[in-house]
Amino acid sequence: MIDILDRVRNKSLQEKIVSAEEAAAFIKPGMTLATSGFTASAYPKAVPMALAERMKKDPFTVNLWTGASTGPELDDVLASVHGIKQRLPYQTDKALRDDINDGHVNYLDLHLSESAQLSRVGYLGKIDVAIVEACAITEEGNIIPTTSLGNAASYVQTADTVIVEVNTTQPLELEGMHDVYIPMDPPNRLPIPIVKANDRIGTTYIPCTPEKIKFIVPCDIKDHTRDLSPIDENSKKMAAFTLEVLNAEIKAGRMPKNLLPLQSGVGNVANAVLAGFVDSDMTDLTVYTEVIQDAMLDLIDAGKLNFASGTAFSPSPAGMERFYKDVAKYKKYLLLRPEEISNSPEVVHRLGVIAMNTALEVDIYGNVNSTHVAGSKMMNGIGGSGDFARNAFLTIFYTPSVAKGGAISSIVPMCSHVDHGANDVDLIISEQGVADLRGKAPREKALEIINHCVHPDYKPLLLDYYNRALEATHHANTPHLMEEALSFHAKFLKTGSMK
Ligand code: 0RQ
Repeated sequence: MIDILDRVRNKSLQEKIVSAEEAAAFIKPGMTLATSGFTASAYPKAVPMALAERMKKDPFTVNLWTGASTGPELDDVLASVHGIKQRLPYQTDKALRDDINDGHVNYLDLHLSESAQLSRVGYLGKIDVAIVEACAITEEGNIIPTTSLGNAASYVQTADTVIVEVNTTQPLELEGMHDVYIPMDPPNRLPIPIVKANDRIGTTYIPCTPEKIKFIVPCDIKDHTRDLSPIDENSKKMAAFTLEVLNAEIKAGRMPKNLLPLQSGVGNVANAVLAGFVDSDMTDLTVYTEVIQDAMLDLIDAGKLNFASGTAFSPSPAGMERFYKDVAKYKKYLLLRPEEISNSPEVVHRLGVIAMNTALEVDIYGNVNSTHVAGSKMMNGIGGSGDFARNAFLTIFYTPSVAKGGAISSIVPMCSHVDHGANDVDLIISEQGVADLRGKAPREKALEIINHCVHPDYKPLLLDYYNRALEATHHANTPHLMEEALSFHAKFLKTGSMK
């Protein structure tokens, strides 16, 4: 392991090395902390854990801004002591989800591409302390990030004070894997000059000065990335449908043979879809996404991936080991950018990304709910799904046709909450089939979705709803029965089943 002193290359900065407890003692109740971290990658660990210990003895709260979800040593430890008052822009932690849904936490569920700009322009108040995980600090005080970039560069730029956690478990070879570019804010913004997934436009470090760094804290806790769950049958079917659809796009001349840059969400379906590419005969693929996961390493090993750009490198522990064994090889194919660049509407639109994300529920007209269970309870957040869905060349949403063992139809008459309007959705894929909504009017979309994606148990119910709505509204543009549009949800809440 490389010593902390070798990682803090500026000798005068070495005097600022303190324990996590000392750094945490600097944090005052009510402060806004803005941290590195995107998925369970590159979030600070030692300082938040020390802070949570303090809060156990002397309860208080802070506001917590991150890149997206983080690992348990940040979100879970602070939520478990009810230490978070305001949280943005995304989360996936169980304890935090409970705190959000029982009124403890004010959760700002934001488009990830917009969160850095919001923090810079000051609309949300100022950042008191940025806490950023680093691989090393250069002679100039610049920060070499680790396994994600998220919003770290903007937070460092905006914060009054910076605490750097130097993670001694991260290999120094990560240096060079990042491309840090902070756009100017309007009216001075310039075009983001990315025209290919592998274009480099920034620096390999987060710009900072020695004066701005208040404390440096050594940390030897690894990223708490999650094991992959085995790919289930439904996901396999959705992956096979995806390949069929994309092959048809190539055949129709709408996409080149090596497709367009791929974006995929995280989770079972995304995993299966990407695994499907490994077994396909497609080559020279590119990826322009948020989260780089195991399947990208598989694609590199299979000689099918030319390049993957993201904001977080978040493979399973086994995938991480594989990466660490051959960083030099994999590094040639991978680049991490700030999330406002990985998810930039401008760049996603220019590159013509294929966006593949999972929905919680969709309705018969193609609106998508990614976030709220039965309209009220926050699951995770919109994350980057909106950044990609709205701006991609082709937007696919996946959902198994039923949830909770069949008690819930994921396809309902009207979504109980809408994150992505039907105009942003091209294809819906369930294990039952594919609904191609392109070039269709709402009444046509309804039949396409009911006939191709709905589970057989719910098909008669949805057809009946649609036909009665059609009649009652005299074939209106988007037929709905206002007294019944949310009746599936109401029934579920009352009886535990939508049937
Ligand atoms: O709950 O495990 O308790 O049974 O929701 O569902 O099927 O395991 O799917 O893990 O892929 O999550 C939309 C939440 C899907 C996720 C969502 C229940 C279901 C289960 C999870 P249980 P699955 P996934 C890139 C892009 C928004 C952000 C995004 C997500 C649990 O994909 O957060 O796309 N997306 N980001 O039983 C009630 C329904 C339900 C339901 C499923 N209709 N009603 N519960 N569930 N459908 C990533 C980033 O931005 C970083």
